[in-house]
Amino acid sequence: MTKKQRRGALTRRSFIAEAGTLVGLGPFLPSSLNLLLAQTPAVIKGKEQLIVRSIRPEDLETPVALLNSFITPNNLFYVRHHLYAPRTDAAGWKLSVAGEVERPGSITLEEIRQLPRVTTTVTLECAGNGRAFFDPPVAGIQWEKGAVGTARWTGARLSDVLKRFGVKSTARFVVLDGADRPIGKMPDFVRNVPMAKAMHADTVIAYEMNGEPIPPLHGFPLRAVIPGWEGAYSVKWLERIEVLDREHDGFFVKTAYKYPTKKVAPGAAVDAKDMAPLTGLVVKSLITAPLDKATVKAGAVRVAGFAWAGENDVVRVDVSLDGGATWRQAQLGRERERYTWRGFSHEFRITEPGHYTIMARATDDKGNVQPIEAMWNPSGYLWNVIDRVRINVEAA
Ligand SMILES: Nc1nc2c(c(=O)[nH]1)N[C@H]1C(S)=C(S)[C@@H](COP(=O)(O)O)O[C@H]1N2
Ligand SMILES: [Mo]
Repeated sequence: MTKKQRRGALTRRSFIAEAGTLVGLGPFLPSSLNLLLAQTPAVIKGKEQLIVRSIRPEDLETPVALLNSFITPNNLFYVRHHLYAPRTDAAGWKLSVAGEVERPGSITLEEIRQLPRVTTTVTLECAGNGRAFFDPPVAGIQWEKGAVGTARWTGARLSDVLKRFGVKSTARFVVLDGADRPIGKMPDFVRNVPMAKAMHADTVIAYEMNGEPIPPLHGFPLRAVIPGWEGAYSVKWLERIEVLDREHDGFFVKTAYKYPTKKVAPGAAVDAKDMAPLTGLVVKSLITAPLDKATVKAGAVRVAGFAWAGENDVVRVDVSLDGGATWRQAQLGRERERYTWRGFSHEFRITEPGHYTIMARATDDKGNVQPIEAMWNPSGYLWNVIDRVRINVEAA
């Protein structure tokens, strides 16, 4: 493809979304742009049920109605990438390891499969999930509620791979680079993980997602899975690791995925020195039933959903039927793993027909509670406001 053709291949919408992220169009997006970013029919093979937020690169959101199982099936799992998905082939795939190691070199897929096999079940969420709800609006993919999902990731521990190359005492960050390559002046998508998290026994380089080879859009044949941390750390199509004695200085480490360390006035610019890298996901809930705008019959109305808190544990979810005036403690599901969401449910008895706002508010084991108002930030990360749906109750 020529440069011109490649440029033509960018849809207007993905171009605006990307331009917004990369060039920093400024914190404001006219609301007409949000219309432009609204959904179009899904046309990506195997992902027909997802909402298209961008066609190329493919950014696909899971409708809340389909997030109703503890494990999200591969064909329903959201997709997020910045550059075009590369064509990858398992045959001859190699992962190179360089930098602060005794014996730089590479490891094949086969050799990785021979390392101890581990499975980590993880709720993966894009840092920008919920970006569409920030006010004033923020440039970037306008995710609503469904850039999140839970999968079982099977592979080798990142630490077992690194140990084969002899990690030096000077090592501080592990750079992860996928096979996707930038177009034109876009920066390459490269992320880095601090040593302690990289060497943690739950941090894996996965070759399976929910018991199948990882699908191409999710990083075939190899991806990193950094449990509990915002999704961007989990680099897909992993082909290069570099161990550094300092933080990487590329765009996606130095500029993107940063969050203010001080309170910010909505819409204000933030000085780079007042920004710190995002790490763990924050406490959050998602009501999956009833669906927003649903009409239900008076009587028993079951409210259900999931709540997660990154590396922390969800210990409590409260639900409200009166816009948060009064709360009931929901029952938590028994199915849970260290880095996954937890189901919650509660049955209300509704006798009066009419309009109701149902809310869900999760609390984690560190005492963090979902807020009523999001902290506005320039890139629209970590939206975790108390979730709500509006329903109509009709006479039984
Ligand atoms: N190589 C590569 N890995 C990547 C990305 C990317 O653009 N390129 N996007 C990241 C982001 S921002 C997220 S949220 C997750 C999404 O993973 P998924 O597409 O499997 O849901 O992948 C991460 N890994
Ligand atoms: Mo993301």
